[in-house]
Amino acid sequence: MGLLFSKIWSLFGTEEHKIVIVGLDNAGKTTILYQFLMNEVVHTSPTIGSNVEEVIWKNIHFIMWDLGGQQSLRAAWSTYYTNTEFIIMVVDSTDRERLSVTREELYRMLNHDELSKAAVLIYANKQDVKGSMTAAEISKQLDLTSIKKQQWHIQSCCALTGEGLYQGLEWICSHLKRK
Ligand SMILES: Nc1nc2c(ncn2[C@@H]2O[C@H](COP(=O)(O)OP(=O)(O)OP(=O)(O)O)[C@@H](O)[C@H]2O)c(=O)[nH]1
Ligand SMILES: [Mg+2]
Repeated sequence: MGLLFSKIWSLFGTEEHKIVIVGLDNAGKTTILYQFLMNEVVHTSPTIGSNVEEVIWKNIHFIMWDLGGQQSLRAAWSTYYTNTEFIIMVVDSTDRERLSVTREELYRMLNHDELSKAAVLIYANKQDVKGSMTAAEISKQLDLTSIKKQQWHIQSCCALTGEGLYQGLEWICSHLKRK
């Protein structure tokens, strides 16, 4: 009965899917969230705590939590993980120096019990900047092929123009249909 009810509920498009957006400070998480919400670039300042917005796309309702990425705030990321279906990890593709820190945070996150069934979308953001790392380079450095427990996908994007953002969301939607 519960399953039937949730299927019928989803036909009306009112089912909500929880997405948590993580990544180091300055990666572009808040910029991405508001691109999804308003299709425009907003002026951001470093997030302390979180922003949460409901984004509706193709009649699918997402609750998107955008978390602050500064080092002192990362320990709190796990308090947002309950019932998370998708993690979006945003990488600043110009930040070669801190890619190893991103990698540590990625694997710490993936090992968290509450995320064992979550799927992970990695955005290689800031592709507009000359000399930025490609998605392939980032994928290699982050050793994404070693991820076995979760489904993952990497998408290059530019949050300022919005390029690539919806392709990432498309992957999330295709993943929802496969469930
Ligand atoms: N060139 C370029 N700049 C970007 C892009 N995306 C975001 N930025 C800039 O990067 C800076 C940081 O963006 P935010 O969205 O505030 O970063 P954040 O990940 O939310 O940072 P925290 O809240 O501190 O964790 C801002 O100046 C953005 O305008 C992009 O695709 N290209
Ligand atoms: Mg932010």
